[in-house]
Amino acid sequence: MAAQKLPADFLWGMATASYQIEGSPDADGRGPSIWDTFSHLPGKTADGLTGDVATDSYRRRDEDVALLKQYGVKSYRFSISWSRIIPLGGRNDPINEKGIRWYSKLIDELLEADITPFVTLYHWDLPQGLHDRYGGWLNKAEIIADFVNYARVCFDAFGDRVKHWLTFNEPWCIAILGYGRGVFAPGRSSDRSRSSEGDSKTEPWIVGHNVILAHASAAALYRTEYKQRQGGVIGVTLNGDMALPWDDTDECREAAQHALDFSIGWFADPIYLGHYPTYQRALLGDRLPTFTPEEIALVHGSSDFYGMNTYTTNLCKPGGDDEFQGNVQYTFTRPDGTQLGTQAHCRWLQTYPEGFRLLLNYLWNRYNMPIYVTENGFAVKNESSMPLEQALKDTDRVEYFQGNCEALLKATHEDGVQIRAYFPWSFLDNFEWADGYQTRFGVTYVDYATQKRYPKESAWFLSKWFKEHIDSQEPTKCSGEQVHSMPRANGATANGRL
Ligand code: PNW
Repeated sequence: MAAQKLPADFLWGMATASYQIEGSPDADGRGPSIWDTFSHLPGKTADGLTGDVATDSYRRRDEDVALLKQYGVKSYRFSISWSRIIPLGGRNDPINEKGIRWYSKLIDELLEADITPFVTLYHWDLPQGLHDRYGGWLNKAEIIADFVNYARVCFDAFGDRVKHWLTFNEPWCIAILGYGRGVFAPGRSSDRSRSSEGDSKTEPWIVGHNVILAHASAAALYRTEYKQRQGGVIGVTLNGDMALPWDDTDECREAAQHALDFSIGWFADPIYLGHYPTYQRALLGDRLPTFTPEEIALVHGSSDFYGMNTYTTNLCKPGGDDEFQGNVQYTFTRPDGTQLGTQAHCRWLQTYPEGFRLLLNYLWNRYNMPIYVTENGFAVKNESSMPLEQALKDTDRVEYFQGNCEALLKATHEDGVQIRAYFPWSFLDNFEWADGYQTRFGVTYVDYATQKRYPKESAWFLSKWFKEHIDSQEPTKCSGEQVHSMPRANGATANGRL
């Protein structure tokens, strides 16, 4: 075999999300989102900071695109702020042409720079109007109709140029962090020290169910009314970290599978296999909503690919009462007392490239879909308190990406996993939700006092690595769709939809 490379049409790029970078919450008629409201409540974010300014990317669009071009990315993953497009959010509310124009311009600039736009419709910033009007994600019929309407406006406005759509970013986070733990907007929880409203026993499962249906409905709309004409792909992206047994016992092996059932299977099993995981159904009983036959027919097969956001690996033991983790306990400490990998700034993240490779294999074998890695990244410990020169030498982040890029190559060539894209998180340091600005995930350092951008070593590492590891020959095109030369290792038949 020739030197191990990724196919010529492999997409690599960098990722962001609207509320984390844009700022300018009132510009050009934008309406408020639940993250505006939530981040302005006392005590909800570290240091009480908000996304009011963030990386000021609404005003620095041209500069940001120029930097992406300098990095040599082939694609840029960003999200659209729903309340810039429809300030109040609903299907009978006015559409904001100025908001549409801003994203339209961004898309044009990207294409001009030879960068493929990869667009997320929903990265957590629900229009506040819809939360106030009917409870947002809790109201199945209303939210599905409004999301589908919003998706239609976006397909109409951008679909002539956007060929890669993600309906939702990380439904698990939307449901569990927003309606269970109450640490993300809208902050509902049974924990009355956090929230005066909410029921963590039921609401997350209802919200997850409604998000699945909203995703499937928008994908169905795209496929019936747009796909033929516009020729793109649409799918959902799920968060999920590898789960490994803490030790070699059957109990720990089982616990690891249970962890995967609750983090990934909750969404991926209905979407790719047509039912909720058995273990999840058993644990939650009738608190987990059921799909009607018509609904599951809509949901099953509703994603053209597997959208994968992943950061780390957890070692799993049975027990505990954290239902959101499937009553599994996570640790990074091995039985011999050593740590799994290098600790990040966030408690929940350590490096472990072997786990990344194992997860790619797990997803490929279980769901049989080509994989787009839409997020993967690392926050260096205490980067915010370092002098600039030191922060720019982000060795831990470089090692993280180096390990995972090598794992990606091995998964492709040695394991036969079909991987089509890789997006490091994130293009820029940005508003890290409840963690505020102390946690920096960027491959570009942002000095928030001046808004100046400084490439970190990891940005140049990635730029060079992908340049060296993507085949330079032109991709073979077949009626506008990608043809892949990679064999499917497990002999599964290719999915007819792609
Ligand atoms: C993802 N956790 O969120 C998001 O898609 C990004 O917007 C975010 O900035 C990035 O990961 C880094 O955190 C997550 O607590 C947030 O396990 C929290 C968790 C996982 C992912």
